Amino acid sequence: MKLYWNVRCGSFAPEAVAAEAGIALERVRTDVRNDASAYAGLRALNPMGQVPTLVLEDGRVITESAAICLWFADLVPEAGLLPPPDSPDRAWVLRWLLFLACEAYPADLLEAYPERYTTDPDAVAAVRAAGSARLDRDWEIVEAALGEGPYLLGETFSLFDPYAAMILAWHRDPKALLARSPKLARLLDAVMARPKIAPLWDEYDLGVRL
Ligand SMILES: N[C@@H](CCC(=O)N[C@@H](CS)C(=O)NCC(=O)O)C(=O)O
Repeated sequence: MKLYWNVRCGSFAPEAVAAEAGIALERVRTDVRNDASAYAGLRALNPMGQVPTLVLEDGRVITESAAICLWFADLVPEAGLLPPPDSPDRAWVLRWLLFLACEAYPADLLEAYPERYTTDPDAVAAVRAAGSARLDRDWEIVEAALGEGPYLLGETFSLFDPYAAMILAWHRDPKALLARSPKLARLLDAVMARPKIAPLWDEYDLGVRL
């Protein structure tokens, strides 16, 4: 399988899940922001022109970071990255994974690309501010849902954890966020310390702004 990825981007979580599961990927770094020809090539596969974009062995293209994480976890069930179908823990992981993918990730995009979400140039700053406020509220909700940790499922690591770490690392002021969110801070520390994830964290340049 071929994965289009870029530093500081949403391909981190799928790559972390693949690393934990021992799934080998052909990796294609695609600088969606600065490399016009790479971006055009990516758009030929994914009309959104976004990473992550995964090309399966049968040629089908899979987008959406959460879908790719779930697919990788299902490929290697013995890695235990997603609880089994009859476990309530699975519902818990799915709830919070999709909360991040459908709620927090879009709030981050609102903050990062506010001009895409309004036709009024005078409204750009207000859209960005609304994205920031929504993202902070989202993290308050996740902080309140976490237990003793360090992970969502306590001592048991799941695919939720690198997904959360990725979006945490994008925060405009991670120091302030983590200072007021001790459970998120503990989760992030635990994810970053995992031997199969730490090299990827560095390669993705996620740590520098913490
Ligand atoms: N819903 C998508 C969002 C992916 C996304 O927005 N990726 C960003 C990088 S974090 C990107 O490629 N942005 C380039 C662009 O939108 O032009 C997912 O979860 O995979």
